[in-house]
Amino acid sequence: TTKKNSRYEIQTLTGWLLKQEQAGVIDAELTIVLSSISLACKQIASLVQRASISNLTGVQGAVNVQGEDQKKLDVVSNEVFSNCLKSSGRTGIIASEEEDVPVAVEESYSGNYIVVFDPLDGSSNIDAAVSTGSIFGIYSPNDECLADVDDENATVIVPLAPLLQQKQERCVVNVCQPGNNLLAAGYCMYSSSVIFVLSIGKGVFAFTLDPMYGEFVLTQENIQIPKSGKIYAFNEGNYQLWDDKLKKYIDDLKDPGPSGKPYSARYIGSLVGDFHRTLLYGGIYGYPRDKKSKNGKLRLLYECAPMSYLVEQAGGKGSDGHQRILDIEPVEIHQRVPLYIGSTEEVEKLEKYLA
Ligand code: P6P
Repeated sequence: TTKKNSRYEIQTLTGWLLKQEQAGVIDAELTIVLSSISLACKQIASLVQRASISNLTGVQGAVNVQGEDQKKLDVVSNEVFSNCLKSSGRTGIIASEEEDVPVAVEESYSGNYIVVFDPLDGSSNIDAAVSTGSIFGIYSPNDECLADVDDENATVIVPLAPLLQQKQERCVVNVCQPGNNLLAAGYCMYSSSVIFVLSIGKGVFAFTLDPMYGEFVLTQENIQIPKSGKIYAFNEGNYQLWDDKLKKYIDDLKDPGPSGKPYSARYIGSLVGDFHRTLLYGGIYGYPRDKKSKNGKLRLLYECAPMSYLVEQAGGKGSDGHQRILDIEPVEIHQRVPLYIGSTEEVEKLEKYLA
């Protein structure tokens, strides 16, 4: 719950970040990276909200007013995110759902943070104006500059910031870090309102975009997810593809039981929207493995880990059905894992069925 601000005590995201920096919770470099991410999200919010309109301008032969090919919104969103991070000068590496491999940011000259992101998750919902979102996570560059960069264990070999290059060294930077290493994570949901949700390791905070002056203003502090909640968000179209233990779990949710009230099913088909509702109302979101997708559909690095970081900061749980998502060491940038996330009691209940 948020203590009521008086009319003039509005706190913007920028002001909040500066306070955290002054308090020593984050350094100036990370403050700049987070501020550049919030700028990218504002730009994407505008693109998403005008998607059908801009499509109209581009409808003649799919060419926009500058004569460029009309680009799909998620590609444009990726460019917006990448450009904002590059111009921050504090990002060393970016790993995006839209890029096959991580990209070394040449413009970086200090900070060298690693930023992983899904610039526009759920973009297939855009045409129907259903909620979508951007998801991000920030790691420190645990770069071990190795003499021999052909080390067979190297996950990513990139020339780090020019600063390091001056030493004529090429560094191994391990983008594939477990969620336990996250310094910060968050998402921006593009829905009936645009809400930026963030944690820098000391609780979860929500900022709502005030279109009157284009700033994110603090609307919820220290969000705590309800310990339980009778809402489940699974795509039951896949029910026949799930294993029997999971089917039993889902069947039992529908049993009215002594209360006479079964669980409610809510499924937007957009992770950010389904997660945000779960964070505020409680319950569980699940994307299981199934016969057609052996590891489920969602990506560990820039979907499951950032969301699990947030839910744990809010007192909830993020699991692959057997272990904490944050404990999983990624071996591949676009690795998929099953995801069960939400109220602690609900996730633990599911884990018992899958044991
Ligand atoms: P399905 C969107 O494509 C997404 O990555 C998530 O945002 C969403 O929760 C999930 O996939 C929906 O997948 O298979 O249920 O349509």
